[in-house]
Amino acid sequence: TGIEAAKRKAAIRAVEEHFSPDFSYVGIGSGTTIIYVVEAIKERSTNPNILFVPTGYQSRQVVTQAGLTPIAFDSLPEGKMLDVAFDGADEVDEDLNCIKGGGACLFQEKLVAERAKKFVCVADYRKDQPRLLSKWPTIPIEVAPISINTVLRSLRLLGSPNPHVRTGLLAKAGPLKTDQDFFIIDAPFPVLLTAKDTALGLGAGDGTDGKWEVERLSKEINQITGVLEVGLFCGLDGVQAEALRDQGLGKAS
Ligand code: DER
Repeated sequence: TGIEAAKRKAAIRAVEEHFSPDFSYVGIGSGTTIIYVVEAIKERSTNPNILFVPTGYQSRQVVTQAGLTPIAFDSLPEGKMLDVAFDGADEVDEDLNCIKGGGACLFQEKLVAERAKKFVCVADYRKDQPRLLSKWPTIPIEVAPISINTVLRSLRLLGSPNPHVRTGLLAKAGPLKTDQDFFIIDAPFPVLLTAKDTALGLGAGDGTDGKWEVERLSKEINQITGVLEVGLFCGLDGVQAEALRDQGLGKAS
């Protein structure tokens, strides 16, 4: 289908631009697009010494089924940075801020992304939007189960109209549990402003007018007691963001 071809195209391009067989440590994210990234890496490298850092059970399975060597995040030598981390996203805005967590792996994904010299987001055209929450409706948030009710209330007070605990739907009766044995809350919010929007005075950015700037909302949610991590990845430095955008990594050509 067009979407699978777009995922594969973005994955091949990302690996061609940002992977080297001389690397020592490579982060591998979660989801379906990452499978194409691993396939492209397999085609470009037979170096058995590269260690791949997964971002959860599914990611580790993708690595091992491809015959690559995994290393657990907590086994990394102290202070060691990954050469690169590849991951998907649910939505990406023009500053390359990402919504992540559709696969409920956002905590380990953020750990790995922040431990890499370069974070490469591989996303097909559906994910490429001017602002976050344009198409993807909610912010995934990983929460300690005991704190669910107080976190839901805090999110409502921040302006989320209907935050709700993610259930297993057909896969499991009751709440879904993450690889950390936590719950996921999916919190809808009005479309998130970019730093450019607030600089242009399109909104206060602090929720007082009902609208939030991406990074500020991420920090606010992260401060709620009980929240382990928020599925907003912000703050790729401008240069890197520009570079990725220029190469059209977010678009399927
Ligand atoms: O959960 C995540 O953040 C994943 O990266 C994921 O949502 C992307 O999944 P996809 O590649 O299957 O669209």
